[in-house]
Amino acid sequence: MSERHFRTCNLCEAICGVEIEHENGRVISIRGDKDDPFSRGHICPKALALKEIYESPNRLRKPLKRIGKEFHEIGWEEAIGETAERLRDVRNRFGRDAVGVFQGNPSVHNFGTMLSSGALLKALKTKNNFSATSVDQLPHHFAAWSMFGHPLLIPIPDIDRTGFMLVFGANPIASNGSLMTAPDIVNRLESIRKRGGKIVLIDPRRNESTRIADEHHFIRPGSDVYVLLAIVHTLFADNLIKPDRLADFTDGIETVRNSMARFTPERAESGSGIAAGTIRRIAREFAASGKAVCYGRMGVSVQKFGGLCQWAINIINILTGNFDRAGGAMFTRPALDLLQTAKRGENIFGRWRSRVRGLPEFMSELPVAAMAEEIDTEGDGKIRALVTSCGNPVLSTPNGSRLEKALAKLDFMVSIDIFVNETSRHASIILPPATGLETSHYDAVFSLLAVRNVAKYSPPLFGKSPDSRFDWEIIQELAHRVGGSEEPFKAVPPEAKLDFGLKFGPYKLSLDELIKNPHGIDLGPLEPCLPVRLLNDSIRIQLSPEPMIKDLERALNDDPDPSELVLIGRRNLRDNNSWLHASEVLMKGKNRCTLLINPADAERHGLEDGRTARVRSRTGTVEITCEITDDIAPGVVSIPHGYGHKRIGFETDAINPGVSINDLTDDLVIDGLTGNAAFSGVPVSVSAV
Ligand SMILES: Nc1nc2c(c(=O)[nH]1)N[C@H]1C(S)=C(S)[C@@H](COP(=O)(O)OP(=O)(O)OC[C@H]3O[C@@H](n4cnc5c(=O)[nH]c(N)nc54)[C@H](O)[C@@H]3O)O[C@H]1N2
Ligand SMILES: Nc1nc2c(c(=O)[nH]1)N[C@H]1C(S)=C(S)[C@@H](COP(=O)(O)OP(=O)(O)OC[C@H]3O[C@@H](n4cnc5c(=O)[nH]c(N)nc54)[C@H](O)[C@@H]3O)O[C@H]1N2
Ligand code: SF4
Ligand SMILES: [Mo]
Repeated sequence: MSERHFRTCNLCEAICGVEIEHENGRVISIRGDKDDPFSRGHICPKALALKEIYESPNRLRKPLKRIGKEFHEIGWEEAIGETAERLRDVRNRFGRDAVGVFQGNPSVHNFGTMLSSGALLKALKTKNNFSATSVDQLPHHFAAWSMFGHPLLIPIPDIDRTGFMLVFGANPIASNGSLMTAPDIVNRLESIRKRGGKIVLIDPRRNESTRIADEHHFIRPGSDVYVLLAIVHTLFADNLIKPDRLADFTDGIETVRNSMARFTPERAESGSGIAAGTIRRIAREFAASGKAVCYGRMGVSVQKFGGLCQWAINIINILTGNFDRAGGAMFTRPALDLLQTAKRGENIFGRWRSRVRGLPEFMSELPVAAMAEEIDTEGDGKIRALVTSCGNPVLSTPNGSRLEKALAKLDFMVSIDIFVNETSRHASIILPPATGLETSHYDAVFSLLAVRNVAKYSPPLFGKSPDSRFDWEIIQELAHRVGGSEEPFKAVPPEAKLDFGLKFGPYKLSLDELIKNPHGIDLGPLEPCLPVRLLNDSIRIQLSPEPMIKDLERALNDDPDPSELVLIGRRNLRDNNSWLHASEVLMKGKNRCTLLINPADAERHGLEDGRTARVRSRTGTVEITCEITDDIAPGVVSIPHGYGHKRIGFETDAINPGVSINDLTDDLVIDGLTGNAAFSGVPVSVSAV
């Protein structure tokens, strides 16, 4: 007899409920859980990969040690013991900063890792701490911290009640939503229009989400800052400032007004290609809507002015009163509230700088664009040993080929990963955790970023093999051993922290209560919570933080060159960053790793649809099949990220290896304010092969 198991899919931010039919330790089917109050039965094709990850013969189940070019299986005691010893040895000889750390994306989708990795960082005490944050949402954190007092106070678009959604650089139909956990997003967005509302997209590509939008406008990559600030300019010029009750606790409105003088719609038009009249009209419609929200995601985060863009987006929402009210941008109140113990008014910016380029730390992390140079530049304080967890920075960080060469020179590297990938293949030791259906799940991170307050706990479906360990067991034991504790080691399951956090959280829930509700608990829509939820000393919104005002000069002095051909990325519904490219179900269909190019550009450069193009940038060259389409703006080409599984001397079992966009992106071009990678708008040249 088959049985049913309900859990949360943890592959992306949408946290969909799944119903898994299984028998004798095998998955029979995976469907959407209709009784999950949040996802209402919705899933995407990627959910099927949960079965493949569980069954994959290539998933690592025993630690590996590299001897020469070959990996050999070893026991856990030897693997963890040797790792701790080597890390301690490097630290004793070269100091704490000689050990670097990189944590990748799945670490935030894995609550055991989430709640344990702090212990390892504490034991290592290195300044060379990196993560996927600085190739992703760092500007959101920076704006949140400087305006509201905490990097996790990220405003979430209240899409279920909004009447006007202005979207910059996001493709929720492909990505299922980001920093806006909203399962069943297609229906949620379509409902905006069904209610008589409107969606406007600003994107260099007429992407999949254009299908559900009323308007789409092409924009020159990297020029969003001018358009966003021109909207703010128009709000002032046209007397559309209506912060309502927010005015009682907002500082800096006049400073913003004075700083906007030079950011006119006319100036924005010349850099962005969007007509000044269109910018004014959008600003006026936004202000008139009464229930509007401006939202910008990857496209406006990973560019040279990512920090200013996220700041400007918050300003637009605040000055029109669309902030902390239904239908605008709002804060969540999750059952496990990571902000409950947050320190008020903490300075988390620039307390130290990177050794080579002098880039400032933020949230105790350095920009990952500096990781390769910290390994390959000689001198005191250079990284000699590296810990990676849940990541593949060779494919996911700018100038991955430089990092790849640097990794080969490390004295020691350990990767906590379930596969040998383009990064972990350089490890001296790979520690593979039990994962996926073998783990329990509570979404500590994405319930903080969700469009409703929800809580759900999923127990493991299958027991892990006795000879395997969870991420949190590995991480905690490494922390214990590296820290040199004399006490006997005992791992603490994340459930202990969860139960405690739930009981002392805003809804006084408990783990038992969640176990009784396997489909999850809906705790209601987002609610106004300002000013009390602010975490700065002033308990007031800071509209004009000094770093932003200063950074405006950089924007004024940087004029985009419209004659350059520039590169952007993209995501596909069936891709999942750099992994799952060996999945039979997800890799069906035509080649998705292509160069999108506009017909006019293709003709100018002698490129033909389906033929190979050579794409060059300062950092590298790739050869890739052309896909000619007028869905991409003239002067722009696009390559998806996460591919490039064929490296010199190494190939994975990816069904389509593709090429890596990050062999073209530049580690030296970053957002000068936040240090985030600037993937959007890399100058390239193309030619036929
Ligand atoms: N040019 C360009 N580059 C980009 C992006 C872009 O848009 N353009 N996007 C960026 C963004 S937003 C992100 S988030 C990053 C993602 O890039 P990374 O953070 O490097 O992460 P992934 O590519 O998702 O690689 C995840 C690895 O974690 C492993 N893994 C999966 N589950 C587990 C688990 O439970 N435990 C452990 N220990 N390991 C696990 C997988 O096997 C895989 O090797 O890429 C960034 N890079
Ligand atoms: N299927 C699938 N879903 C995913 C992922 C995945 O790999 N696959 N990854 C997950 C992760 S880690 C993340 S962070 C989220 C990201 O979620 P999203 O941000 O929604 O996803 P992207 O597809 O990266 O959307 C970025 C959009 O920005 C546009 N863009 C590029 N440059 C610019 C620019 O300069 N200006 C403007 N205005 N637009 C620009 C691109 O054309 C693209 O349409 O998706 C998550 N969901
Ligand atoms: S949308 Fe995301 S969470 Fe939902 S099924 Fe797909 S991958 Fe899983
Ligand atoms: Mo991401």
